[in-house]
Amino acid sequence: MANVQHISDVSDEDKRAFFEALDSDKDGRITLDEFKKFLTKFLSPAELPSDQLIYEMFRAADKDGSGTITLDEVHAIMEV
Ligand SMILES: [Ca+2]
Repeated sequence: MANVQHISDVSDEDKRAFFEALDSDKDGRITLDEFKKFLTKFLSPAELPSDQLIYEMFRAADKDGSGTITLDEVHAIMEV
């Protein structure tokens, strides 16, 4: 237990910064395209998950099934 890094220790500020890093067109929502671009930018091609897996990760984050990820949904992911 002592070694577990609780992800809920991430500050609201950090969550917002993370959200803004993903929301490349700054419209307040993350689309699948933005999510994919973000992963492509930060991961090497060898580390990059398949399109199918990226889609599944996106769908898992998109709790209300709206097709976009909101800041609230980012909060929800990080509190799991
Ligand atoms: Ca966006």
